[in-house]
Amino acid sequence: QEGDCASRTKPPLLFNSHNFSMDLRMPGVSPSNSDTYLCMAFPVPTNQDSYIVDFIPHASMNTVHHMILFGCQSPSSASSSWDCGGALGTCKDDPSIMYAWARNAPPTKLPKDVGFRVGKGSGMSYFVLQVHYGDVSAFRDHHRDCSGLTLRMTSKPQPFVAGIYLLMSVDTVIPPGKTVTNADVACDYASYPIYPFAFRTHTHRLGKVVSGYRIRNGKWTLIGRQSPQLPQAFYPVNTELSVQYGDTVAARCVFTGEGRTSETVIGGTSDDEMCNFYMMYYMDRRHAVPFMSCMESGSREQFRHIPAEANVPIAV
Ligand code: IYT
Ligand code: CU
Ligand code: CU
Repeated sequence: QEGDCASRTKPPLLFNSHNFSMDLRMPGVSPSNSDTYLCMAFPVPTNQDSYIVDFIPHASMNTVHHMILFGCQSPSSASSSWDCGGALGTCKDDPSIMYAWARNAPPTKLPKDVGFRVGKGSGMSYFVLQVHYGDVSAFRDHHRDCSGLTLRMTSKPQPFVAGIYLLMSVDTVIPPGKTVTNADVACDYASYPIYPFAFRTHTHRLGKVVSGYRIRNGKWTLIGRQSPQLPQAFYPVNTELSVQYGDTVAARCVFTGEGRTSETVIGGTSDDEMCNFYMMYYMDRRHAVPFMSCMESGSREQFRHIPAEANVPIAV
């Protein structure tokens, strides 16, 4: 069983002068309620920068709903593990997401020569692993769980650095009962070229489909489209493409207000909603930017030209 504590090894394991691996595991937890979010922090083990080049998930399939790896400067808690579903959250500063595993989704692989830069110089001194324990009926025997991730790392600078571009809506309001509400987000891109290779969508219960695009010279090219009701992992992009200076990045989330009796707004609880489209990209190491975001609402005029597929719900 993948999340067993017996198979847990002690971090970090050294392979040679450059390559090592780090095991990030829950400390033998036994949650008593369903839908518990537990977090645990791990200091990045070197003073110099290092690069994550591979993620290997270890999760108990019958209890773990999802796992997310964040990087940040200061975790919310110093305890060995804490409840991060509530007000404490993951980090005191802004966390950045680096990996997501979700039950029944294939694992994300980084392309060759691509790594996430971590360590003091990068502003990521800690890893925070978040594990969402879904159905806890398998914990009736009070066994302990050590689900988590193994990171394959190297101190060798990689030619390309991985990063995340997050498009999110901050002002969507979903009227109760209304069958279709779109959340449109778009920003002009004004940096060095990025090469998106994976994408992740996130909404709560009301999201039907989330699509992300590059607009170049008026032409819309799909980066990724997914139902947020499917496992919210990073999926491979639709087509290999670059985003460069002068392009626009855009995303649409389609929501339904059916089943609600009052307005639904953007917020942190399951009664609220979110509209997120994440792109995982790589970029030349010489001018790498590890995190970018877009929170501007797209104009009606601009979104008149969005491909029709963006409005077609994905059956789950
Ligand atoms: C209001 C909202 O949409 N929150 C999202 C996006 C978000 C992620 C991160 C916002 C900030 C962040 O630092 I990382 I500020 C949100 O909370 N998304 C959740 C997780 O936090 C990652 C998700 O599952 O995508
Ligand atoms: Cu989950
Ligand atoms: Cu959310």
